[in-house]
Amino acid sequence: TPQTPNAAPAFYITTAIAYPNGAPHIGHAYEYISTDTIARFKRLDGYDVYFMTGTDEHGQKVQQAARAAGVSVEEYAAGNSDVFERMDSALDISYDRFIRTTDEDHLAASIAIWERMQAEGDIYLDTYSGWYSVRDEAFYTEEETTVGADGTRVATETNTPVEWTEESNYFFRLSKYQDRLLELYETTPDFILPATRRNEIISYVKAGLKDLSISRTTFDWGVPVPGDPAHVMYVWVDALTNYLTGVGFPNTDSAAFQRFWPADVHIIGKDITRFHTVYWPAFLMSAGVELPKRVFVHGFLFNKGEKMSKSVGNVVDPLALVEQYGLDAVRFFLLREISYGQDGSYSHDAIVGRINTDLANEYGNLVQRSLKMVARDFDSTVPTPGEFTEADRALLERANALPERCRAEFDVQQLHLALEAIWLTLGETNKYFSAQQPWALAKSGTPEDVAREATVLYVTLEVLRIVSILVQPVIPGSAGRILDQLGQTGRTFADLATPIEAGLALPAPEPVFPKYVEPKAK
Ligand code: ME8
Repeated sequence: TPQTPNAAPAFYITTAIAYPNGAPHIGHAYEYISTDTIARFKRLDGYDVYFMTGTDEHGQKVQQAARAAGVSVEEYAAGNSDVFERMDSALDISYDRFIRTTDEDHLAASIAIWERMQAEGDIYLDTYSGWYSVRDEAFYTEEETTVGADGTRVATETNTPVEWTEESNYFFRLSKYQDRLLELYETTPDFILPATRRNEIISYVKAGLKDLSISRTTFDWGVPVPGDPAHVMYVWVDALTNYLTGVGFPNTDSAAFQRFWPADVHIIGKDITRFHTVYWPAFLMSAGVELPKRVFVHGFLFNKGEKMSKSVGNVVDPLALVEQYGLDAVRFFLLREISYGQDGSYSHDAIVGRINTDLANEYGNLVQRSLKMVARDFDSTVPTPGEFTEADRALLERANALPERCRAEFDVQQLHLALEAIWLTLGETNKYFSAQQPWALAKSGTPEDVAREATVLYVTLEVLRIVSILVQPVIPGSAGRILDQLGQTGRTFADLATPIEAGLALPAPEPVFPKYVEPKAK
């Protein structure tokens, strides 16, 4: 945990922690890449970022998967947790901590939050009877279930099988927090984004909250309930607490807690909205801990519009996609193609379209064409511009407005809109380049035309510098290589204000975004 005194503002961002009950899929990769992009953006913008991700190892679901695999649950969870961690590295996820709920400090945090809720009088023992979905690790009332054609009962919302559960459990007085939760959604409208999710949750809470069963006695893979080890905590109590563990809880005086809590944003997928926007704030209110500032809910990814499922055989391994298209192409595709907060679909054609149009044509090709002319006509140094024309000024102003625009979009997690604005500017720059015809100016060769060519190339390189600094969070590797070619060492957002320097020596240009070519059929 970072502890150095730091004048930079703090920013704490988290992903959901995944169940290590199988290999990661593209939905997980999407969540990590998008969260990583926000973390990188904030770092470049001068924030002291703490970014946490990890695995959610307790509960019946992981225990059952381990049993099916015929290994101990400890070994099984550890093995799959490592698979997630390796995928993070392969996706260039710049997390500061990879938390496992089996980590020692997490035990202390889970016990502490339980004891605080208990001290508040919010935990009592009662008998639970109702339906439980192991796949969702969630309780359902009879009305929330339906009996399918084949006679099995499922949770209506998620279509997962439920089983009848009747046991003596500890309960959390969730009902007590109904009004305070509604007040929270009212007074802090951006606590839940996007607004559609907020509206759903408001309706859900207004319909009435029942107390929540928060312990289990029928299995033992979990955090023991303090003072009653016959019970383990309901997995969501310990899972949500991971966000506090990461900043040193229960030591609320620790430097990490003081600096990074409350979290700035929890990034999650839409199926776990209720846990994060109803249960989690209620637990924290009960425990007397400040609430996170925001929960941002992203959509689900579908394979050509179809739900990924093992039985349909369309589950895509994220690393196979990276192998096929390259990491930055996959990162870019996911963030550019899908409106963040809505569901999205991926397909080979859509990915190839983004690679060939957005990356190769509009960005890479412009970099190559302009840098080659600089190499040929200006001895590989950034040319000295003459006086700017109306067209030059308009384009530069447009590019200079991008940082503020991107900040505003990132502040509300509209990553796709930031990328759209950047690519519209690239589109304008391509138009400008075609209209100014620097190659014709070079061919004419008169001193006047060569001076004008210098200005056109200067303006183009300056726009490319700004764009390349701004796209680093999305495509760190490729943007970095383009900045190398532009001779840029200043790459933070603070450097945006310093224009590219005339006379700067540039290395020989090399293509960064090759077009995707279909492999020849064997
Ligand atoms: O829910 N598209 O873990 P998980 C996009 N352990 N996102 C998806 C997705 C898809 N097709 N499928 C899943 C859990 N996700 C809990 C979280 S947090 C305290 C505990 C997202 O492995 C999902 O919405 O089932 C969640 O945000 C994350 O992947 C992990 O899902």
